[in-house]
Order: sequence, then C-alpha cells, then structure tokens
Amino acid sequence: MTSVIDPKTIGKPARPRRHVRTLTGYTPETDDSGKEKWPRGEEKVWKEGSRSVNNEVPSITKSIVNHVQTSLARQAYNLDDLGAYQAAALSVRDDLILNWNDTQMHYTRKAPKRAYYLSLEFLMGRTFDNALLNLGLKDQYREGVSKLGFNMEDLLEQERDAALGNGGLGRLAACYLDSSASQELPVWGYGLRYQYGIFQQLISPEGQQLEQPDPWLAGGENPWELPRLDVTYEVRFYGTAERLPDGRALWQGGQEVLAVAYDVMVPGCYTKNTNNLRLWESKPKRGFDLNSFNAGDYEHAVESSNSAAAITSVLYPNDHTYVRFGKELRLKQQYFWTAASLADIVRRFKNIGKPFSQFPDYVAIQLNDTHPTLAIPELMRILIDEEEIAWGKAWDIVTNTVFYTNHTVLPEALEKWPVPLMEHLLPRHMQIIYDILFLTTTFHQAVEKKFPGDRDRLARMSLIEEGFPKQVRMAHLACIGSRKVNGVAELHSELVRTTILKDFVEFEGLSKFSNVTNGITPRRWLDQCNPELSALISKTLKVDKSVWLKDLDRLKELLPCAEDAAFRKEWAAIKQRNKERLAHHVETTLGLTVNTNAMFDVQIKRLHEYKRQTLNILGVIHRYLTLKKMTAAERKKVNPRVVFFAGKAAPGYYIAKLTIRLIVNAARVINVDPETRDLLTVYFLPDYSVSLAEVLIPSSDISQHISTAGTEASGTSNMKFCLNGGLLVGTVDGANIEIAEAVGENNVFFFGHLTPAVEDLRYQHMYHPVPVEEKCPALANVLDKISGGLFGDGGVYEPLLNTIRQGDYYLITDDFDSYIGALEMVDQAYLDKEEWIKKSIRTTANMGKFSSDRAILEYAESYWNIEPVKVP
Ligand code: NBG
Repeated sequence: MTSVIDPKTIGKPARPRRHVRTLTGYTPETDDSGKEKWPRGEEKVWKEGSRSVNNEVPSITKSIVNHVQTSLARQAYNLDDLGAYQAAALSVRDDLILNWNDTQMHYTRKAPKRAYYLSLEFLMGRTFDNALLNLGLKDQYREGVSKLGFNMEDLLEQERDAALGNGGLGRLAACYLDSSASQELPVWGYGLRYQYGIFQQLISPEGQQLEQPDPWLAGGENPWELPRLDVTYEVRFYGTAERLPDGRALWQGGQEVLAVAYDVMVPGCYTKNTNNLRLWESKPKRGFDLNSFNAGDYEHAVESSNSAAAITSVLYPNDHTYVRFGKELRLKQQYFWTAASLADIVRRFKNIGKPFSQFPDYVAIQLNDTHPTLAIPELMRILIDEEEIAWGKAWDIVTNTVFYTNHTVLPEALEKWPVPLMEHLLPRHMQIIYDILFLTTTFHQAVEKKFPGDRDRLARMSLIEEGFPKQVRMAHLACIGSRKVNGVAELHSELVRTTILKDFVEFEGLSKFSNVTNGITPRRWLDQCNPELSALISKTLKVDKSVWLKDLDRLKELLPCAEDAAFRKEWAAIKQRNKERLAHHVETTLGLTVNTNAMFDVQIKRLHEYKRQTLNILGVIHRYLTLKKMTAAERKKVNPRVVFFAGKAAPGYYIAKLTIRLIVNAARVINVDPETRDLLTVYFLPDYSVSLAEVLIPSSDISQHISTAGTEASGTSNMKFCLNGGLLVGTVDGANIEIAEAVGENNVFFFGHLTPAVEDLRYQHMYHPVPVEEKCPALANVLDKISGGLFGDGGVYEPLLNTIRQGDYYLITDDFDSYIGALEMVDQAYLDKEEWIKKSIRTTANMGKFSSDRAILEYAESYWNIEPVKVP
C-alpha cells in the first residue's frame, strides 16, 4: 500500500453513484404468462417471515418489550417514562412502515396522477397519539402499556412537538397531509428538515419575551422519520450561466450542496394509505472543499462545509413580515428545497416512461404561498437545459402543472427578492425570469397587446419592481406561472382578485382565480384533543367515529340534541372537565391556580398588530377598571371571567413584544387584586405550541378572532374552537364570516367596522385625526392608566400606545366601543346557561364544512385533477 493518494479521488465513490431503490419505486417483473415473479429467494420463506400490523395486545406488548431490549438496550429494571415512550413509539413506527411500504408500492404500480404539496413549514406537533388514533390502536396500546406498568398519558407527554412552522400556514399544511392520507389521495409533502424549529418562548421577570433555540432533534433519534441516506440530489448555487445558441444555458461553478431525504410517515384515518412527507437536509457535497484542501487552506474548507449544513439549520421565525435579515440564507433555503423536490418529482415521473408533454397528466405541484415560487423557473431550467425541450412547450408544461395558494394580502408580507442577490445566487434563474417577462408569446408582449399603451399597468404587473435595488415580485411570478390561483376564504379570495392581483384578473380572466376555504382535521382537533366529546358524538350518532370523522357533515345530526336536557347536561359536563384539565395543566406547569367556575375566554395565535391582541388586553383593563368602580353588590352580578393569551412574537417585532409585556404585567396586577380577582384573571401561557392548543381549545367558552377587517386571510383556530363548542367573538373577517353563515349569526358575537370602511378610516386617521379622548373616552382612560404606571413604568409602553394615539393603522380606536359592546352581549348571553349550551351544541353541529377533508377534496377535484387510490 502506498501512503500517497491522488487528491482528485478524495471524496469520490469507488463506483459511480447509482440511485439504488431500497424502499420505493420498485415494480415487480412478470413472467411470460403475465404472472408476477417473486423477486428473490423462496417466496414461502419470505412470506412466513413477513409480519403485518400488530393489533392485539399481546403482540403489541411483545413488540414494545422487544424494542426495550434491543433498540434501547434496556430492561424493565431501568426503564423510565421516556424510555417507555421511545419503545412504544418504535413499535408504532414499525406498523406505520408496513403500511407506508404497501402504499408507496401500490402508488408506484398504479402510477396515478400525484399531487405534491410544497411548503416551507409543516407544523406537525406530536405524532404518537395521532398515529395510534388513525391506526385505531389507541385502546390496545393503552392496555398494553398499562400491563407493562406505565400510564399512557405520561408516555404521550414525553414526546416533543415537531414545530417546523410559525403558525396557521404551517399547521394548515399538516392538516392537509392528514386529510390527503385519510381520503386516500396520492399526495406527498415536501419540506425542510430544520435542526431548530420555531424558537422556544420564555418570559423574563420584566415580562419580556426571550427566545431560546428549539433543538427538537437533540433527544436522540426521532422515531417518526426514516433517514433515506440513499436518496440525495446535488443542488448548485452561485457560479455562472452561459447562454448557448440553441436556447439552453450552461450553469456551472459556484457551490454544490447535497440534499438528503428524510421521510415522515403520514397515516390516514382508518385506512392503510400512509402518505409521505419528504424533508430535505443539507449536507456538504464532500466533507470539505478539495480546492481549498489542495491549497492548504483548511479553515476555508471547513467553513464551506459549515455553510452547506447551515442551509437547513433553522426555520425563519417570521410571520407576515418580509424577511429583512439574513436574506441570502432564506433564499438559499427556498432554492435548495424546491430544487431537490423537483429533481425528485422529475425522477419519479421519468420512471413511468412517458414523454414530458404528459407531465401535467401525472404531476400537480401546489405552492403553499410564494415561498416555493422558484419551482417555476427551476422546472423551466430542467425542461430546457436538461431535457432539451423548447421554450414554448416548457412554459406550457409548467403552467399546467403548478398551482398557487396566496395566504395574505398584507403588503409587508409579500415576498420580493433583490435582483442583484438573485443574479448572484441563481444566475440561470434570473435569466429565465427575464425570459418569462420578455420572450415573445409570453408575458410582456401579451400585456402590451391586450392593453396597448398602458405603461402604468405594465409597470404594476411586471415581475420586476423598479427601485434601488430592483426586486423580483414573487407573487406575480407565482401567479403567471400557475394554472390556478386561490385564496383561503371567500372574503380573502375576493380581496386577492380585487386588490393585489387585480391587473392579472383583467389580463388572464376571472376563471383562473378562485377560492378554497381552509379546513382543519377533525382527527386531531376533535377526536384527539377532546376524546370525551368525540365519544359522546359517536354514542349519539350511533356510528363508529371512523365514519363521522371522515364525513363531518354528519355532525348535523346533533342539532335536535340541543333540545334534550340530559344531552345538554353531558355536553356541559365535558366542557367543565376540559376546563379542569387546562387548570391542571396551568397548575403543574406554572404553579398558578385557575378559577374553573369562570367563563374561559381564549385568544391564541402569533402576536401581530393586525391580530389585535392589544385590543383584547385593553378591553381586559377596561373591564378591570369598571369592576373596581362597582359596589360589592354590583360585583355580585358579574359573570366571572378568566382570559387566556398565548402566542409568540417575531424576535424583531418590537411592538408585538411590547404587547406581550403589557399582558404579563397587567396580569400581575389584576390577578392579585382582592376586590376583583374572583371575577377577572388573566394568564399569558408561554411557549405556545400545537400541544398547548390541544389543551386550550376544548376548554374555551369563547375565543377571540378580532383582526382588523380585511387583514386575516382565513384563520384556522377559529374553526378549531367552534368545532369544540366554543363560541366565537370576532370581526367580520376571514373565515369568521363563513363560520357565522354556517352556525348562524345568533351563535357568534360580531363587532367592528367592515372591510370596505377600512381604507377611508385610515385616510381619516392620517389627514383628519381626532384625539382619542374625543373619539373614544373609555379607551383614552385605559391608555392614561397604563401611561400613569398602573402596570409598572408607563414609559415602557409609550411606543405601543402611540401606535394607537397616532395613525392607528389597525383601527383600535374605531372598534373599541363596539368590541366592549360585544363582550357585554357575551356576558348577557352567558347568564342563561341552558341557552348558552344550546348555542354551543348548534355551533359544533354546523361545523362540518370546515373539515380539511372537504378542502383537500376541492383541491383534488377542481385543481389537481387527482383521484383516490385505495391501498388494498
Ligand atoms: C396565514 C394567514 C391565516 C391563514 C393561514 C393559512 C400566512 C402568510 N398566512 O389567516 O394569516 O389561516 O395563512 O391559510 O402565514
């Protein structure tokens, strides 16, 4: 052996890399008679060795003990709750893998049209309970675990949330995966495997939000994913793109990074169909950069490997704010993920052996917001540069494959990328974007032809916004590159059509722009989080829950029960026990005692000015001041209320963080006031998560969805509360409107100005301001008390209060009085307990429309054109 090696061979595999199919993509061969051939060895031996899903208690306990002994290398002597959770989770994972294997094999054989859901966020929460419920194995596991000396609830508590998302957009993606599998649709998700999910929120002694990283994978192996180290793609950044005479281009040089697949199994509810969520992790292509290695620059070599791994290290904690910092890394994430996903999708398509002209017959790609918009120029690049397809044909393929969902009309949340950055990072894509703009038969000329001489319109519609620097408008690119565009609730879709994409509607026609109202999965958001209510519903409807959970309109059959006093009693008792469960949670996690005889009033969502948590806390303070002024006799008539807040603010969002601070410090004063504390308490529950929502939602009497009209695209927590029989206090915004239509306006508490009034009110605030004292004295009094130091140094809150006193962009001064009025109506209505329970029952009964099954079937039928493929 020589000790001298040729550096050119370092990091290169001895054999050329082959894509070895280990788990999917394999189709059996047939013999001359058409009969399938057994692929290897003795069929009988294989079949005897194969197992199926364990659904009897003895086989379940055997499997758990087996994992304790082997996977964990432990014994009954040294097993704690965490170890028991891990062993039980591994046992369930085995079952999921069996179904997942059969599903992938079946889809490959059938080669149906598939849909791919590209989302930068999947807020999955915990998996264990959900998997058990969907497999129908919860009772068996509970019994098995108990026989092994553990308590199921304790094991469930061991799991960490997979928090790879900011809020509604990421949770919607998770609900849609559950519904796709449950409706047996061939849908895959594609996302990123962040090392750090959304930050953990801590509250400092001053009431300030602090952020701490969430190393959710640190606890060892994640049982819910399959590392697929054999599924890798190379992704290029930077370098140069040289146009060739034949219309193609040569993109070379720069940095190459490896994308490695991790598959997350997504079980459907009471079906074998188990879909896949493929998450990409970035790795350096080689351990280090050979060129630097040769030059002896070790430090630089290591740096480049660091920067490759950095791409998927952290989820951007942004919600409705255009990412202002670290832009380059965020754009790198977006390209890395779309490029790897498209390479994978194209490879799978090529396995079917059809010509590319049929690509749209086999593939639909859904863009979850603009984050994956680079899929449009990337697919063009693959088709033109790699598959040598002509421009016009390639554009046809792309625009028949891609679909775009818009999730916000807030101008500050619409993505734009500086042209110089794009040119630097993705030179070929920038060329393609310019080509989309200027090449004949496409955009620019077509607009000029349809609207001759209308230069303003061209500038408004352009993919490039003028300025220093110029910027690429991702929403415009997503719009013209897609077959269809939709918003997420009726009002929102209408606003998309009449505001941000108005010109495009005039150019391309109305039919391309439509609506799919969001939905939520009733599996997690009723059956899992509210098991007692789920059981009562099954008992009442006299069907197994697997029936109504997949056909949520069946809830309508509960309507007559509102008139049944015994049923109402059961309904109310469940609500009460859910309140006690929440109180217990608060007691054990925060050491605080909650009054469970009070009305529970909940607002939980990301902290943002447009969502107006500020309005809520100002309302709470107003209530407190009112209580203080009452006599003891008057107070006796008051309906006791506990107000819960939870939610995270983006780390750089100063005003939102001040709102948290105000809530926390107001709570400190109000909760200890002996005159009022039986009637009003306030809690800010830190570190909001999917799991916390699962405890809060079933306990609410009312929940607040009080965004300034026209700002909340849909909202989805509003649906979750109503499904669990909590009544809605809200503005005429987003999906609140459709919820009210479904459950009846007399079962919701609406207030506030309507969307058409907003623009004019803002104009008035700017040009004809009226002092708060004049416009809304009750509010002025509240603001004065805060400034005056009732909740600690008032100066701290001045920047927050000034957003209301001056400009008041979110219309707090305009809506405050009607908000207080709505809360008074809530108090009035609550006095009549029986009538209140009726409202609660009617609300749940009318929520069928808001199942994510309905939503996903709308996408499947009207957009993607895919059909269910049941796995036998
Ligand atoms: C959010 C909207 C919500 C909506 C979810 C899911 C973004 C950009 N948008 O109202 O604000 O419910 O998307 O559609 O996160």
